[in-house]
Amino acid sequence: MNEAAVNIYDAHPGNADLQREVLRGLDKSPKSIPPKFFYDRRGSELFDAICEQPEYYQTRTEMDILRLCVPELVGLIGSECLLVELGSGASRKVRLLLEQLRPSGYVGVDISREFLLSSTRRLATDYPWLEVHAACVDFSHALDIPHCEVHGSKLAFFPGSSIGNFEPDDAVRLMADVAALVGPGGHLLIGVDLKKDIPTLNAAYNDAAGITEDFNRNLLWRIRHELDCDLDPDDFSHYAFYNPIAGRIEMHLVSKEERELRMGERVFHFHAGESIHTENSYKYTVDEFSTLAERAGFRRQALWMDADRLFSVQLLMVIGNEPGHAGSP
Ligand code: AVI
Repeated sequence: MNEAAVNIYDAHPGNADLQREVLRGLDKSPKSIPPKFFYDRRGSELFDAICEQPEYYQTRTEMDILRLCVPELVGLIGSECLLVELGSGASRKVRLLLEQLRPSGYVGVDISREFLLSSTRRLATDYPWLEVHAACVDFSHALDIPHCEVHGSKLAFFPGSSIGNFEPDDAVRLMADVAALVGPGGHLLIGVDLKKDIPTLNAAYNDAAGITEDFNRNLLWRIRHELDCDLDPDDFSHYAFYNPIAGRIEMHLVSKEERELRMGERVFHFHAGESIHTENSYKYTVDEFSTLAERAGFRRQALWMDADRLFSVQLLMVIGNEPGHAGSP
């Protein structure tokens, strides 16, 4: 395999961040740990396995929508763009775009270094005509990717409804960063999970095979392996439910008993039943998401959904490029 075919930019998001953010999260009340730390190698593999579970409708539904919408998308975007995939992970969905869109370059952006490098190397091997870049970046902090500064028309691709894992204000901030990255005339193709009946949502985060449970608890295994602490992950249970007031799935790890947890010099106290809040996954109506996108500087240009309206794929364009708009040339 030609490993030199991938240009790598590494901002080194790493262990220092894990320790600092875990300590900060355990100091909060209620306790929490940011979901971006799920994705070490094992966590990324478990997430891949979640995507195969019958209850987790998101992945297969989004893939079906993408298969159908790509020809129309190519008509709207044209070829020769730089395709920037956020949270690229295994880069499977982007393959549905590459053949037909024929971008001039591809940039995979992910916090999980090993996973990013192996998936971009596979893309470079499978698509020898494509210029492939890998950017190991924590884009929940800042989206600065050197290669993107020197390129023409850009399409950002953010599939999987990962936008739902951000608090709404943070989602707006991230999309505003994306708008600045793709610039005037640039686009964002984004997967957004939709509000639906509660049993379907609850089942998707409590699969019968227990993969989501392992994924959630793997966060504690990661902390035990990478940080100095006396944590036993089996002392915590997986708890996931849809909160209809907040419009989100919440995932927690609940302490089975009262205990003390030592981490470095610090000791954290847990009551029996006290939780570490590990993830929110917001679900939106089409209108709610349009409002968020507009706050970030985007206007919706196209919307594709499955027949049951479980999931949506939306093409957003940076406001200011429309003919007649005050910001257009
Ligand atoms: C990555 N993200 C969109 C997933 C979600 O559905 O919020 C992560 C996940 N958590 C539990 N299952 C899947």
